[in-house]
Amino acid sequence: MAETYSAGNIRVLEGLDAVRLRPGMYIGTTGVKGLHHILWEIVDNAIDEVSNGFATSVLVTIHRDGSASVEDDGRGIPVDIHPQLGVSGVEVVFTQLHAGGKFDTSNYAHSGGLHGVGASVTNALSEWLRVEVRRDGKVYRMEFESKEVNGEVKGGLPKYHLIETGETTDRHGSTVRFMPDKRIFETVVFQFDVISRRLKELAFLNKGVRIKLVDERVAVGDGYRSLEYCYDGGIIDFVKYINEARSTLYDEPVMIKGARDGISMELAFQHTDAYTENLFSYVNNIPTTEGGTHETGFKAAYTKVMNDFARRVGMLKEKDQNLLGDDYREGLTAVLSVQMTNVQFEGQTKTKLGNPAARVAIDGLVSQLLSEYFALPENENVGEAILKKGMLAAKVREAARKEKEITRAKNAIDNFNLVGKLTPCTGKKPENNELFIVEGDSAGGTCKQARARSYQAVLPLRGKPLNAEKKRIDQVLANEEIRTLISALGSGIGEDFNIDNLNYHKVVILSDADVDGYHIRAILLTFFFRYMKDLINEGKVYIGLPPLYKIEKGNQVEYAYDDAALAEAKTRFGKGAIVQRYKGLGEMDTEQLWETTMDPERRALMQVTIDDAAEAEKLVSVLMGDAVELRREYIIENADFNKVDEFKGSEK
Ligand code: TSJ
Repeated sequence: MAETYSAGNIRVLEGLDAVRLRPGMYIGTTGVKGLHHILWEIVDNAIDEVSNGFATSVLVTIHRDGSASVEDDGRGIPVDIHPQLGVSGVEVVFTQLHAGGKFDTSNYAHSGGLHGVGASVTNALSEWLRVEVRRDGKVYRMEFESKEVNGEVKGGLPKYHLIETGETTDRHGSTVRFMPDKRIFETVVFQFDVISRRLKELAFLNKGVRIKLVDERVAVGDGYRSLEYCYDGGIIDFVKYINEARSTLYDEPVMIKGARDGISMELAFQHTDAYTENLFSYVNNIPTTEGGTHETGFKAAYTKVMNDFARRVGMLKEKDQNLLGDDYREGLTAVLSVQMTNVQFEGQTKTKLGNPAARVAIDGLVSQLLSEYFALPENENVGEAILKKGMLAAKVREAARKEKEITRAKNAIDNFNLVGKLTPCTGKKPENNELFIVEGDSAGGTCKQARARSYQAVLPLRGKPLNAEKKRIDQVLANEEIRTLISALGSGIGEDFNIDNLNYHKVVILSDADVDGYHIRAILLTFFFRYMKDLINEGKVYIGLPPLYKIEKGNQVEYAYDDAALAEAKTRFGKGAIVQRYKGLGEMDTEQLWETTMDPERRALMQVTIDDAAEAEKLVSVLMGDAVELRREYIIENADFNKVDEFKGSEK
């Protein structure tokens, strides 16, 4: 049946060799992020078919063998022979390298940085990949595999050209299933949480798309673990979702959409009584975490429209100064979604939009559409609510500015006393130094004894530091525990944050594995999230994982960090093993604490990262805000406390 592929055709695949040779150039990393990246390449193609109006739903399945598949009900990947290349459209899609490699700046429509590098990259980095296309009543199939050719592993080789299977069908669409290559990736285990979060985001960004996720590795009832997302309100629902745990200043989010100069835009926003600004922007469904020209355009237009409105309704008089954009954006939750071609991504993480045309187009669109919106009498109450909030923010800003000058002078003296609680390390190189923030004085004492004094410093926390989520910055700064922490770190907070002044390049939160411990951890993470976000973004924050059990038999001693590891150790030790459960850090002696939790050679640390800014924002507000019922629900749903904090950790 399947004809073997002749050596001559392998020339076509030189592009794919490059991908296997330097995967990082195409997918960033070969870690867990890269693994999911090759799934996104496939998912993005299916979503495109939906957003172009040819499909309605997408199904993502994680199979028991560890492979993943993506199915849509679209037109089906073209099967006809490509006139220049002489092979089927399917074969072209999976063997021709798209533009979009890191150093490639060519003009593929949806490319930019590492995004949109195409399905051929997934193929190149898979052990095997199978495609089924349903079109015009027929079923087509093609398979690819990696295998050794002349002593060298080649990726994405066709096993045979596209065939008609002979089956008939009344369904239409494409299915792609692939097995990530263990020779490439550090891990090939797909993570349900990572996938569900991205699919949810895609469902918000693509109104009405039905996206289903099934995890066949986990049986539930007589089916499998699964989730389905579909939002008829699109980004309006996204804004409502983020604001769910907050008090909003008006009932419905404002929504505008339009297109100009080939750039289309959707914007939804709603204000809450919070003090922070939350703008989530996307370009071609890709989060632009570092912002860029589209955000600049939006902010400029929004500020202009609000100041115009303020003058029209008389809230600002002729002699008054305009308010600043910051004032109108206090408490703002906004989602800005832009679609355009020839995207240029810039910035450290290539998540900043660089195209100047986007600033012009978005500024123009928002100016026009938003002033039209506020011109309607029924929307005046929304405008007035925003103005009221903005006026108050401006007042506080002015008061804070005056306050700042006084506190700046005072701080120099304060810091001197505050760091008294800190047990510093003797080494003077911040990049080698570690700060352990430890819950409680007694564990703090043990930690001080246990540490490697040349590079490990210890800061014990006595009471509970306060919840930064519910406070304005002046109240946060009034808390002694927090002030001690800030002065120990040395890098300042908020707008003044400067990572160059950081005294410790690992900041390790060490708390007990109980409810109190998790609460302290969540409070500290919330504080970092709100006031030192770059500390997290730069990967400086870690969670220390003290072991939960000690297993002993004769002179063999081992520590287990979770129940699975305990079960495994028990089996290995066999009869006569003694298990001790640690209830807290305080139960460990100096040597045990060093061996299990502090010694870089033996400890387990979890690095705190934010890979989905909107979801992190939502969770911080749910977990640390005022909506008691929502928080209760969330905690019950996520009873595994290791997941209750809002940040995704990766084992280190
Ligand atoms: F990327 C991919 F190949 F892996 C992939 C593509 C994976 C999955 C799950 C779906 C798809 C895909 C591609 N779904 N739908 C399409 N559509 C097309 O490629 C297509 C179909 C028809 C026409 C046409 O002009 O008639 C054009 C295109 C691009």
